[in-house]
Amino acid sequence: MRTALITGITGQDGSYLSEFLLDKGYDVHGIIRRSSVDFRERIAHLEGRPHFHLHYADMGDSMSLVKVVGMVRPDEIYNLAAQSHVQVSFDSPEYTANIDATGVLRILEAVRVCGLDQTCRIYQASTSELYGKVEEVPQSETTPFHPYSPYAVAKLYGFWIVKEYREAYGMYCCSGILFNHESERRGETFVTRKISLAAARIAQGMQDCLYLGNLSSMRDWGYAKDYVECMWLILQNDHPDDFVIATGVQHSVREFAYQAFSHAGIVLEFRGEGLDEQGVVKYIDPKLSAVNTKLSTGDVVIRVSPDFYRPTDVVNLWGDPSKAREQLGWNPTKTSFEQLVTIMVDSDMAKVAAEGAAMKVRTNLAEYLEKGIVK
Ligand code: NAP
Ligand code: F7E
Repeated sequence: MRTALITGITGQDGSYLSEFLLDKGYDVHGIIRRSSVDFRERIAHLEGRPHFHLHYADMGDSMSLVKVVGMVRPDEIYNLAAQSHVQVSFDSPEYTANIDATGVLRILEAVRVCGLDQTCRIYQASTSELYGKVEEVPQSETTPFHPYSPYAVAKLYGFWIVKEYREAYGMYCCSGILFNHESERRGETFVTRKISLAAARIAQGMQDCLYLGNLSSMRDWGYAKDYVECMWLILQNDHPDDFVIATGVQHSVREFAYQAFSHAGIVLEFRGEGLDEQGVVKYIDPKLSAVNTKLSTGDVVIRVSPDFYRPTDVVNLWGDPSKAREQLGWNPTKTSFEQLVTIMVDSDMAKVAAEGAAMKVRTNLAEYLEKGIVK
């Protein structure tokens, strides 16, 4: 049985990769951090399963990493742990560098210290943010890097240190240069999930308006579940190499919002420009108007706020996945943009409906208690 160690196992990708590797018959180990609140929602369904193990460690703590790597002695390491939010990296640049840059070095050194450098294969979660202020469109493995945030600069160190250890010590370590990938498990402050959740809440009358930043920003969005397969394929290749993982299709934040609201039953029209741009309700699906009587055509449900603008923003990411398609046999278009939006909005519509039902039960209960109907 092959053994894999995943850092960042509680994250979006970590949870999908765990499921993928368990299905392939791997013994899966992951590192987790202590938190004062429950943070394991994405992997709760896997806990207690045979061949699924969790260990406490932190990317900022070499000793904890050496201990886990030495104990697990993995055949494959997937280094997914990171402070992964670009906007947050402007607020916490030093922490981001410690985890996203030096953290990669700690993993590589842990593997060497434990004498696993010639047996353990390492996947590094690199990013399209390396292309940053893009110098070529679309971007491939040969496009020059121009990182444009503290997050991207930290990830650039991760990319180069992986390449250095491959060349200096003959280690099988590779970077997947992943373009944005989303899912129903995406963190709620990334733009796609923020939109899918808001579309569901506005459709069900639980929110009035969604505030966003740069609506014209362009991304190549794929489905996280498809992308974890490619991470695994990168480590099964006959030689270590770096690959762009993308769909090859580009859309703007505005298009994502249009598609998500349409799927929730609200057709939008965008009016105005820059900070004055608004998403206005143009048409409401009759099935929705029957449930949500508050929403009307002409309502402004999207506004732009400077709070979500970044000091430097990356606005034109578009990946060329030809190398991964040709050399790894990976299918970049398994899930289309429209299917991705549908998956996310359907999931959030169900989540919001469940939250609404739970809230109603709580309100009714409070009323019954007050009136003495129940004691
Ligand atoms: P995510 O949902 O934010 O998950 C990040 C994971 O890293 C979480 O499990 C988090 O643990 C863990 N982590 C953060 N700081 C840590 C620390 N100091 N020690 C140990 N673990 C720590 O990110 P994701 O979307 O799954 O992305 C996975 C990786 O791919 C990241 O490295 C990200 O930078 C990179 N990437 C993502 C995308 C994308 O579009 N999703 C694209 C390119 C690259 P907690 O749960 O305890 O916070
Ligand atoms: O922003 C714009 C924002 O935060 C996408 C991470 O997984 O992918 C992710 O980083 C775009 C940016 O993702 C809002 O300015 C507009 O141009 O969803 P995001 P990201 O910054 O691309 C890369 C590949 C990673 O490696 C990262 O780990 O959308 N945008 N309005 C907004 N963004 C956010 N978050 N919130 C807004 O309200």
